[in-house]
Amino acid sequence: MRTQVAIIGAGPAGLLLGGLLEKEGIDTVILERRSQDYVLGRIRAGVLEQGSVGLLDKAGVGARMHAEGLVHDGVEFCFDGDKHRFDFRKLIGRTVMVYGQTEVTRDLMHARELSGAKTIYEADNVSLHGFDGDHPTVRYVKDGIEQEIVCDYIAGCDGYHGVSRASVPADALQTFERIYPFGWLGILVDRPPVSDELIYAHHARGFALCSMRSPTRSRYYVQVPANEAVEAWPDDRFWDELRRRVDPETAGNLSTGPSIEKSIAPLRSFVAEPLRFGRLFLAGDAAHIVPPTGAKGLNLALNDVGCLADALGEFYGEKSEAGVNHYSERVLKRVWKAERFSWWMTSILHTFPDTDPFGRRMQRAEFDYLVGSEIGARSLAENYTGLPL
Ligand code: RFL
Ligand code: PHB
Repeated sequence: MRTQVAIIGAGPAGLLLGGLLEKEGIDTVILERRSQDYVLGRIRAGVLEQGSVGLLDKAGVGARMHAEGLVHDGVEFCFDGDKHRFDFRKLIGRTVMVYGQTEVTRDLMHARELSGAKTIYEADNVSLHGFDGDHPTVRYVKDGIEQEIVCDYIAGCDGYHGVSRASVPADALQTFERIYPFGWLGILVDRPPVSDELIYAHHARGFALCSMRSPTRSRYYVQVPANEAVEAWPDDRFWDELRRRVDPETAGNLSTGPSIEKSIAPLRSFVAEPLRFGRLFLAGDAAHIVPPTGAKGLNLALNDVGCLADALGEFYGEKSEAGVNHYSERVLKRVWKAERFSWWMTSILHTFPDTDPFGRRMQRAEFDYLVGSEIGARSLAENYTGLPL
């Protein structure tokens, strides 16, 4: 089989890259290890920056998002029960869109099916070859038969545990990592959200987040120790803990019900450098991980492939390698700023096992500064709604 760009992974990064390249007349094949249903069953991020909304529009998949997504003008922070609303629209004239990663994935898959572009699900033993030369290939096993794709470029969009980054020689790659001593226990519930906007709560017992997917479906999280077992958290225990960590008004208004999904995500910061190795690119979670506190993981993934699609468009359209040569440097500048913001949000909102009384006062002072300073609040708004490239 021959294609121009072989894409590894049918998460949001791989699917959006496929969609953007198809729009430019560039042929792609996506190889995905899992089944389509499995990919659609994963519950992950929920907040889109304005730039991400623009990229989905550019790929021609924005219609349902604009019809069903919820435009949010701001978020609320709740610090030991004191609540404050940050109005992004007033502060900097920008907003975010609440529309689940699952729905983004579904819309991209649907568009790809209509376009006839090829996606191979349940592709086993994917391996990457020859990307240090001009004729890279990708091999995989489908239904027990080994296959090979010859291509011009390989896009590694296969997430943190994927094969793409692992295929790069160790001495060509530098990695930076921080693992946090806690995770997020999340539940999904078919009940209306407790508030019109997201509530990020800091409490001595730990962080909590009230989020949503639609006017009838809510998503809630509480910080739990690393290595906690989901089985230790029956629904009643979850709701009791959440109520303790938010302000009394929110606690009283919570509409609880049986969870339809419950899982624990570990928190990690991670960046690989560089993001290009000859004819292989890394994008999305394959290249970097942020703790979810800043709502940046999905947005970074979409932004990476927006840049990569421009670079490859330039290569095929104008026969210029300038964009391809600058991809890594260009993307990493913005990635590091999102890493900083996600780390900072995580630092002020969570309870760390080793935080002493001084550290707790510092967290409180950060909150009081943001509440009291329009300049501080504008910085939060600028980062949360997404920095320009
Ligand atoms: P994805 O979505 O992980 O997609 C990668 C795809 O590659 C496939 N794959 C392979 N395919 C072929 N061969 C192989 N060897 C392969 N290895 C892997 C995988 O099956 C998968 O389909 O990465 P992508 O596209 O870069 O998208 C990134 C986002 O998914 C991610 O940043 C966010 O979802 C992060 N994240 C969250 N972000 C938020 O902003 N808010 C959240 O609440 C939130 N929750 C989460 C998350 C990430 C999680 N992971 C990765 C464990 C919850 C979880 C559980
Ligand atoms: C979510 O709705 O899943 C969500 C929202 C905001 C975050 C993280 C997760 O910062």
